[in-house]
Amino acid sequence: MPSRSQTEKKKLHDFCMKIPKVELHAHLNGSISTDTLQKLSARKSSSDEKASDLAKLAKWKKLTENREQRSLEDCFEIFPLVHKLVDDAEAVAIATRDVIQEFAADNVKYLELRSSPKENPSTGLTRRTYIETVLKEIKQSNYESNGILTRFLLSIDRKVPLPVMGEVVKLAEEFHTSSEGLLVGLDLSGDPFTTNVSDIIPLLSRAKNAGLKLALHLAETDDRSAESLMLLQVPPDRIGHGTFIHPAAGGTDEMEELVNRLKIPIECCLTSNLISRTVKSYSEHHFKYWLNKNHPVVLCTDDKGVFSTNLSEEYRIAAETYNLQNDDLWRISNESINYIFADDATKTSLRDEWQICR
Ligand code: 6MZ
Repeated sequence: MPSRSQTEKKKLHDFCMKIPKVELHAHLNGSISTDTLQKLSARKSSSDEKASDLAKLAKWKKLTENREQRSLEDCFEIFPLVHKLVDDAEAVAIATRDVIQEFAADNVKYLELRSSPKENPSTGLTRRTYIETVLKEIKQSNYESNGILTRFLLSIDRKVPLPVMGEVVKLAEEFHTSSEGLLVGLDLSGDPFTTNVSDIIPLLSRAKNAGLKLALHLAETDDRSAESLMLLQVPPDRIGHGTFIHPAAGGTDEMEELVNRLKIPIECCLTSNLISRTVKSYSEHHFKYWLNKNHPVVLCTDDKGVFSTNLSEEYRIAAETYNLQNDDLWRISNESINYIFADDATKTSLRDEWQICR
């Protein structure tokens, strides 16, 4: 593959920035930028523990900027440091506002944010107020029409006890009805090394029957074929990661056949998968495999804060790694509209917007 000149690289960078984009896999607390973390940290009184957490975050930032590979387990040690700074309603509001604005500045026109609602008795935060706070910020941002439209998915964190998962699904059903179309679905995420998913399947099926869309993390790590198949049989409306679905990647024919037959879109997060070492290199990422099969794929960031990236950068990396042309990038972005969880009227108006930007 011929390498690009500096001028071509700059042109590609500008193009990736300029095209309108859809972000469908963004964890709220993983998306918080360093600037916002500093803002949130300044609200807390100083302590040795805080100083040590900030030092760990700064060290992590450096290694992710250099695209150094770690492990998924290492990544899961970073989220709790962020969670400590987002433990009251005002912090949740600041985080939501800033993350939406940063995606808007990256020319993301439609965003689906996801987050697991948390409680903290010492600050009065409850799962309900957490959801209400995120929804209030999303509503305000949509109302201001600052170029980005946002929807919300509640995440079921795999590490919480089953009764809490049940509570999250109940809240999702309630806010699905009462949020005027803002809360559109459920995500299953969190540390894949925890939980027996067979306990969760009935909850997911219930949510689906209640009209909630499902985006499920599955086959993110190796040796998970049995549980991934169970999750695929629900079935989800979109797959998070899906790294180990096809046999050549360590999955199974049965899984691949199901994903093909149902044409389930796959949310691909290149840099996240590289740093968390679930793929060895960008060139070995499964994005290309599914793209070549003409299967629905969406480029996403996962955790733009934790992995020091943004969506334009993910498009640029895809173009450079897989030798994609501007038309290919535009098509990938435009087709992502097909897989959003919003209604048909929203899809039509986004498609019109894309044509204007062409
Ligand atoms: C699985 C992930 C993830 O919910 O606090 N999360 N779950 N795989 C990943 N790949 C790297 N990245 C993030 O956002 C942070 C939470 O999202 C999930 C984890 O549960 C993490 O704690 P919220 O807003």
